[in-house]
Amino acid sequence: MLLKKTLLIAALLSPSLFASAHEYNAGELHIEHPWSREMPAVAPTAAAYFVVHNKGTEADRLLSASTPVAGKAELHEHIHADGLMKMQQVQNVAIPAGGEVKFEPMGYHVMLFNLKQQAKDGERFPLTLTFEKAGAVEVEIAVHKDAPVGEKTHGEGHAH
Ligand SMILES: [Cu+2]
Repeated sequence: MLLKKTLLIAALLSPSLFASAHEYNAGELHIEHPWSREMPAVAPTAAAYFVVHNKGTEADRLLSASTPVAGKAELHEHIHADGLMKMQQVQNVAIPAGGEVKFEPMGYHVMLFNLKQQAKDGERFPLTLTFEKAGAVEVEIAVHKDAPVGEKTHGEGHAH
């Protein structure tokens, strides 16, 4: 009886879990759950995060990003300078062969400027990522109030 109940709950939960864990493939690259944090309506910028796995034997490079919802999208990194955290633009981000690069809060991110409108929790918007070898891939950024569950523990217990 208990087993039946557990199976039923799993069946009810799985569609939403599946929907939130969206992912994309581009050549040898695998891009996992692109997301953005909901910002106040008056905020002029937002940031997009995701994880890129490179299953191939050659390094690739993220060259640029663009989206119809923002006037400009830049690749950024956070750096420590004089005891302060600040961010700065980078020209590209290397994706090592057989490795992964996390775009996450306080790390690499895609910075969106001149937003036409801030997206709200639960909404999605398209973002095109252009890689040197894998080419352009359009992903959907899921907007969340808080970092998605599993984001902080992404490194552990994630085997594949
Ligand atoms: Cu930034």
